[in-house]
Amino acid sequence: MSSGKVLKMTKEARELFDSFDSNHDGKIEKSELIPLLNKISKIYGLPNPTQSEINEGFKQLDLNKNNLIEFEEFIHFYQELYNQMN
Ligand SMILES: [Ca+2]
Ligand SMILES: [Ca+2]
Repeated sequence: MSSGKVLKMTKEARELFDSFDSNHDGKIEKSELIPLLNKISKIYGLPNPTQSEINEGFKQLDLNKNNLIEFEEFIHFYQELYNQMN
């Protein structure tokens, strides 16, 4: 990936992350993840994720298992999405 693309991706990820971090603590908790996953599903034309898919997705995103998704964790996930889109 070119550095221009990485910058663009990071900016998009930041915007998405911030827009779902409703309490602005710089972390996404499970209740904040649900609308985010619903939005991503919509972008991809997929049905909304079920509760178990949300739990599964959360576990996969939460790399350090502290029950919160930090931006560093989110960007890993977003990069994979981004690579699939481009
Ligand atoms: Ca939050
Ligand atoms: Ca975490």
